[in-house]
Amino acid sequence: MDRQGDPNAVDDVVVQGNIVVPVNKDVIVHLTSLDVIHSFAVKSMRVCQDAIPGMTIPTWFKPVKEGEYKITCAQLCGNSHYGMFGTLKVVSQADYDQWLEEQSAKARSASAEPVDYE
Ligand SMILES: [Cu+2]
Repeated sequence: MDRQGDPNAVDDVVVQGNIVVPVNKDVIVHLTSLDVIHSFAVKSMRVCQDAIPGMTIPTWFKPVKEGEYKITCAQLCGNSHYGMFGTLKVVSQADYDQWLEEQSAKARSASAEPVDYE
């Protein structure tokens, strides 16, 4: 259960740098951009999708082998293009559950009081 009590928000964590996903599970990535067109690419998995300002584009894949895979920007997007990369870590379900619990705990301890939007 997340800090606001919504069971549907348990996996709503913000990660920076590495993306961690469980092996043999479908993964949906919702892509968008704040500035120009970028392209999310995990070339070793044949995954590539543009990220376009003003749009949220879902793309999915199913990692079937544990390991670390390079994420790159496949669109020549500007001066900082060379530095746009990250790592996709594919781990066992048990390792993923542990990672998610750690991320949730970090989010709970770092957050201010929940905001009541009603
Ligand atoms: Cu780029």
